[in-house]
Amino acid sequence: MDKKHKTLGEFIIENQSSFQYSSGELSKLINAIRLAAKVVNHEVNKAGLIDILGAAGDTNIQGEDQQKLDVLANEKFIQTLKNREIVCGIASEEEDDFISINSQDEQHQNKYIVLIDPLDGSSNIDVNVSVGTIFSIYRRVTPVGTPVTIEDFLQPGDNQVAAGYIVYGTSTMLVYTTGDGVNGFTLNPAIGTFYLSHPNMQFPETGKIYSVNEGNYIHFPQGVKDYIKYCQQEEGDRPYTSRYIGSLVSDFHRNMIKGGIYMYPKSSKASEGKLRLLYECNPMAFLAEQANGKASDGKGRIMELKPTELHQRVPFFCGSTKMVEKAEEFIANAL
Ligand code: AHM
Ligand code: MG
Repeated sequence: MDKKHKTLGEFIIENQSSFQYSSGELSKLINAIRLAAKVVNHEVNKAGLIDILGAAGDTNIQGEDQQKLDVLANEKFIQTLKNREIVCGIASEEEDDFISINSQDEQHQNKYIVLIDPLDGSSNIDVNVSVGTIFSIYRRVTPVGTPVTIEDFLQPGDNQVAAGYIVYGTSTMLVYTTGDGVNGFTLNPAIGTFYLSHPNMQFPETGKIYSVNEGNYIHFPQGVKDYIKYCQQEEGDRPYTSRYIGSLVSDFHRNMIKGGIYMYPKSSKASEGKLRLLYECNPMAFLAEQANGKASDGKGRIMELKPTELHQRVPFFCGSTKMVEKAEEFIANAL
């Protein structure tokens, strides 16, 4: 079959043997995420009809309560993963604590855990701007046959076996890595099939786009302020272009294709920034590195950090290698 017309299902089967752990479980897990993505996509696409179909908190015609989309996305992903009995634990940005899953016939026999941000950037939904789902997959570290513990979730990003995102944009795309490059698949909504549209995605080594919430400028550390001024100076290929959607998945996706840097620094208002290490930064960092890019907390690699809590926040600088290195240089020089 023409490579261009390969479906995600075919791609998963073909690449199963090259997965780091090739028992077939990881393939099943990615298939489950593919399925949940289609369900959530369907719901996200209806968001503009909320005034017609009923707003969150209302009761619909069947007497069911309408849910907020981020709550609904959380439920869909958790249910799909639970029903397929392929993971032993899930942690979600929407849940205070992790969920331990015990399959019906076998006690805690599954090896994988999933961390997920079911609908990132959900404040953008009301204004018809792209949102995304971010996921991260690890092997458990505690023995199979016992319930998962917090230790299984607090692993450094370097231990990830797969990570990816779904961007619900002008097209819906699923982009993921299993540690062997990054591939992007576009959904044909008419038939509900993802096709390989962006094989072997790579960040350009450098770029001309910087993405940061400049409204927080006054609160940023001096090194970050200096780097932003550098982006704006007229010299060589500068000034760069400023592009900030306020939806991490979309900003990352654009920068990976065009070349750029995304920044969510710490500030005098938020000492660790805003983004979550486990659900947002680690999966994006894994994708970035697999696509020839870089992800840093301003000082060093995101994926080397040893997490201490489930909902931990961390400053985040991610994108084209040369741009992230330049930002790190300004931060180091200001210390
Ligand atoms: P969320 O998980 O509450 O949706 O927040 C994460 C989002 C990112 O997608 C986005 O890059 C960032 O928050 C925008 O934050 P801000 O509005 O502070 O710039
Ligand atoms: Mg989020």
